[in-house]
Amino acid sequence: MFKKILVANRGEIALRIQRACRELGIRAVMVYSEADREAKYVKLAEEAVCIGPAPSGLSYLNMPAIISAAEVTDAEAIHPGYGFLSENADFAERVEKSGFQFIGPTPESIRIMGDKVSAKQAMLRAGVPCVPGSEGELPDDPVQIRRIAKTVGYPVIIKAAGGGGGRGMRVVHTEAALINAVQMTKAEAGAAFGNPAVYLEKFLQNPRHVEIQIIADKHKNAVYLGERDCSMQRRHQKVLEESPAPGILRKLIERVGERCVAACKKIGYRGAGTFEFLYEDGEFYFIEMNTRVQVEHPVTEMVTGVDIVKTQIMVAAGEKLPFTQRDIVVRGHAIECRVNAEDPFKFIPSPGRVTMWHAPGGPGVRVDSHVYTNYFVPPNYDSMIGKIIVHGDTREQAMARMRTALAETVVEGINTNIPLHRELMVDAKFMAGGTNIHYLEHWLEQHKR
Ligand code: MV4
Repeated sequence: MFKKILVANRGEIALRIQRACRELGIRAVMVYSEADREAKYVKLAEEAVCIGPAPSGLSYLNMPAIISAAEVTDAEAIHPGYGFLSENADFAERVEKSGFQFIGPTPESIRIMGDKVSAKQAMLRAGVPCVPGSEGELPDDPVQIRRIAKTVGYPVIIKAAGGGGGRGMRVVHTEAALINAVQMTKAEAGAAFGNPAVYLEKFLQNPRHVEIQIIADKHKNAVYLGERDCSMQRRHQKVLEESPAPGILRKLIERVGERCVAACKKIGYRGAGTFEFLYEDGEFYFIEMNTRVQVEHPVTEMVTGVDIVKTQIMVAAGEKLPFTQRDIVVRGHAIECRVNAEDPFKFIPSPGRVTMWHAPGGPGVRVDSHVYTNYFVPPNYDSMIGKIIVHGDTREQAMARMRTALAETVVEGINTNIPLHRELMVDAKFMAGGTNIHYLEHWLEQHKR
């Protein structure tokens, strides 16, 4: 096992990784920008290194600064967390070329999944169900493009190979609009991602976003850890997540989960990963794979009892997975509410000094946050300042525990989206379960203030 790991991230996930290291008896080296000097995990750190000024381009995205920090502190491995450099294949490669273990998949796996065309091709070949569409990149010939779209059937969606997470997409409803939409998407993709390649898919009108968590070791073992429903989102930003996904047959999850595991083994995947699917009319359709630990990993941890971050570290060190598929049992129900420093209904960021922070507690309640009373939320980064996660025997009990947890939570000095969560937890449609990816945006439209 590693003796020392460098944590190349900030905020709640930096604290989460630090806690996993402590539990494993590993020293965690924290890196921080000038804006994060006062962060809790920096104060708690056995070792911490300032890697640059507040803007992330000069600190958390600064590869030479991070690798130098690993060198001067004698760390053996680097955990990238989520966001920042976590899915940057060049970073993973530079980390390994400098003699450190990257806690994540190989640079090759990251590269395949970063290109959405090659990701989909790999998944198709591995037997993972995908959205019907072009087999690979769209050709240049308008005649061929029209033929593909006609075969798939309108509406279709044009997506950039270099996009993902909602960037570089365009929906097309008629043949008349097709070629212009392809050209526009290609031009934007070339400018935004340096890659003009696009592909085409059937546009699913009212899907849910359901993703499957997997974890694999370096010894050809891979296991899926159930699914998460992440449909409650606004502008591609998830607001709350839950596991299991309400109303989906376990047999179906098992079938798709097994396909994901088989795909991992086929491509030699290692580390934690997430297969993103659209779910509509009882069918799963793969869209993308994320090669990092995700914000919403705690709901999976709560229902399976698996510590995903600890397991990431163990498999990166070369250990075998300490469990098999038969050991994984989904028990009860978990919900996570993301706490953002923002206006709850206008979504304007609200950084600044937190004059009072009181976290909830009690049975089945977990809070992942680096915030404390008098903490200053810097304006330079993402507005998420923590997560409230609850577990219950049933979805009803989990919702009841979340209502209690949200009622107990006190944040003063800044605005947060907790009032939005309080309303969603008593919303009849949310409570019934199974709302789709458009639900929150429609709800906000109807609850304007
Ligand atoms: C789609 C889709 C409908 N049909 N693909 C958006 C984010 C990116 N990961 C893929 N996205 C979508 N792809 C087809 N063929 C609808 C979306 C989509 C979406 C997906 C997941 C969660 C929220 C979303 C919000 C709008 C659109």
